Amino acid sequence: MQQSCELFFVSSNTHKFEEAKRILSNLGLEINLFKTTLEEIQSNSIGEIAKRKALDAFSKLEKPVIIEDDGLFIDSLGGFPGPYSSYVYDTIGNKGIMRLLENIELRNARFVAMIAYCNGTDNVKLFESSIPGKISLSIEEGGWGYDPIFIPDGESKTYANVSDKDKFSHRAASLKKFSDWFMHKQ
Ligand code: ITT
Repeated sequence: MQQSCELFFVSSNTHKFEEAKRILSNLGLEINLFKTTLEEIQSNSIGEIAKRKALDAFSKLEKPVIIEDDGLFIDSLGGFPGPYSSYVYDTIGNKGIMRLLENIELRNARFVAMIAYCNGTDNVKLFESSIPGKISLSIEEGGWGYDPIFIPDGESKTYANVSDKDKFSHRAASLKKFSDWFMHKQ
């Protein structure tokens, strides 16, 4: 049964929203997009960044909100770009990551998704998941963001070309944790 309550996903990134909407709808939860750019503090902690984004989102909308903060952590780069993934994508992009990994064999990485929920009365609740994988040797066609360079473990293609990204993505895993908690709370 679908849950009907007004829940907003606050983000500037419509790709994230479209995936989150599809994933949550399959779990019986409907969300709306409130498109805006949120305050993103500088911190080494994705949890801290997500918490502040959720408080900022709630103060803008004054309705129950979820936000998501993601990071791609590459082992041989000491976890870079991690919490700075958005800035790094907008500046050096996938080509820049490829250059940093030139001649590096160890390409292990993980994609982390932190969902933060805030309704103004509960403290901010955080739900985190991460998916292990590796950085591809070349940039594939398709997808968005880091999709063309991230190969999740157990797959031979990147997120851009796997048959069902929603089944095992970092986003799907943390949204499942959120929806289990949220449905129980209602
Ligand atoms: P917000 O407005 O929601 O903050 P954003 O795009 O800035 O949107 P993040 O701060 O979470 O989002 O940045 C994480 C970066 O990782 C950003 O460049 C995304 O495009 C990228 N990213 C996150 N999830 C991804 C996915 O599933 N596939 C490809 N790239 C992804």
